[in-house]
Amino acid sequence: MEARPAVDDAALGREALSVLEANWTGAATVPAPGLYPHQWSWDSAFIAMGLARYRPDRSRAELLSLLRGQWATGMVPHIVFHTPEAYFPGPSVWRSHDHDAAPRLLTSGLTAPPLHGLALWWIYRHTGDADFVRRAYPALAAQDGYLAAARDLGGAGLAAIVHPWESGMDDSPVWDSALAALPEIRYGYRNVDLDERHPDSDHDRYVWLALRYRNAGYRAEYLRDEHPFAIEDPMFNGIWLASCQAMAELAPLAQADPAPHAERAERIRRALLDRLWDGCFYARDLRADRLIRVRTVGGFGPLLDPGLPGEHVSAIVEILESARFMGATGYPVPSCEIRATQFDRTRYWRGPSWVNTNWLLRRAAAVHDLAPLREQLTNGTLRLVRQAGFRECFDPFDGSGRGCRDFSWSAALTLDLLA
Ligand code: 9WN
Repeated sequence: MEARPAVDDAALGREALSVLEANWTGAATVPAPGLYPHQWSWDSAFIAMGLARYRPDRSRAELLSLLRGQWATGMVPHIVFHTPEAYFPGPSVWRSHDHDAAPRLLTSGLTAPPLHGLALWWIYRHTGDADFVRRAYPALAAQDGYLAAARDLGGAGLAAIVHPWESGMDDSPVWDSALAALPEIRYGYRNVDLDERHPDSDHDRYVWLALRYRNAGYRAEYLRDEHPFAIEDPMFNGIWLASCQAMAELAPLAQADPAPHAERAERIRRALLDRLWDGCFYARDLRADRLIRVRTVGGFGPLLDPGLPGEHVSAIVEILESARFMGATGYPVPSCEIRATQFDRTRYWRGPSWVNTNWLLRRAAAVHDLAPLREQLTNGTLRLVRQAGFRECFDPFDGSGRGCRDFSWSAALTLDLLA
């Protein structure tokens, strides 16, 4: 385990700001230099929230820059390519320019967890900038409209993800069974970028799924009738619900009606409880028509909802604090239940702890007035970055850093944890 010299809060905050400065390209903040050289959707929302108190100008610029990549359908893409830097899968895979709905900037054709309504609310809360709300609100209302119109593949009010990349938790064991049900694909090449990032993952199937959707013209009808991967994920939908609630609060500032946002949030809550709850929240595979009974950090997403009934809050918090998650490791919060056969402390979303999910759970603890849990998440996460730096993720047992260094959301959310 790497030893870092002890840093006090002020020095840690300065380090975080300098990482974010170095990762700013002039147009957007890249998640990490080299490995992720473009703008990623939910990364940008986390970065904007982390910067809201310290650099409100940059925080607003980050969100607006991402929204420049929004499609006319309302879809906010998971990657926006501001520069020609090499990355796989890059623009030649997505071919966004073949589509009238795509913006002038090159983008991917998939989306990502819709955290941006919450980010706008967060920026408003820390800056009081109502003009900015008026400016960004229509784009975020359109994003909600896209999810409701094109992604409610189960017909009950939840948005389905159509690719593991859309979850933000690409190699989570939750997707294993749905990927295994796809035909065996052998493109006969190895992609160096992907192999380096996730050496053991099923990249041929990832690429195959993306190409199928692209070749179908990114059409909503194709997703509904033919696409073989469609999953209702509790984290994606818990985040969406939180953003809908945020939009309901912001709507009056934009002279808009809050009711549709509030109604959508209620519908998501009902559907989460009806369709994904069985003692805890699981993802639902719409193609296999069954719950995917693997417990991961994604199952805690609906805790972001202040309206989640008390009995469900207690049941989830009990699991979170148990030896399955926080109770057995020295650090918050492993990305997969440590007793699961798929748990692997070394592999991205199959075990390591991440600053962004810790931060989301800390937010959830705050909305439910769970002060000791909030404090534990704050202190445990700060301990990780103090010891190992702004790494992409961390070993949940000994806190050592994994993945890349100088990772933007680890730096940005640290700023918020320090506040
Ligand atoms: C694929 C950028 C992104 C994050 C995701 C994280 C990882 C990419 C990858 O990096 O995904 O989009 O190469 O694995 O899983 O959450 O947005 O930081």
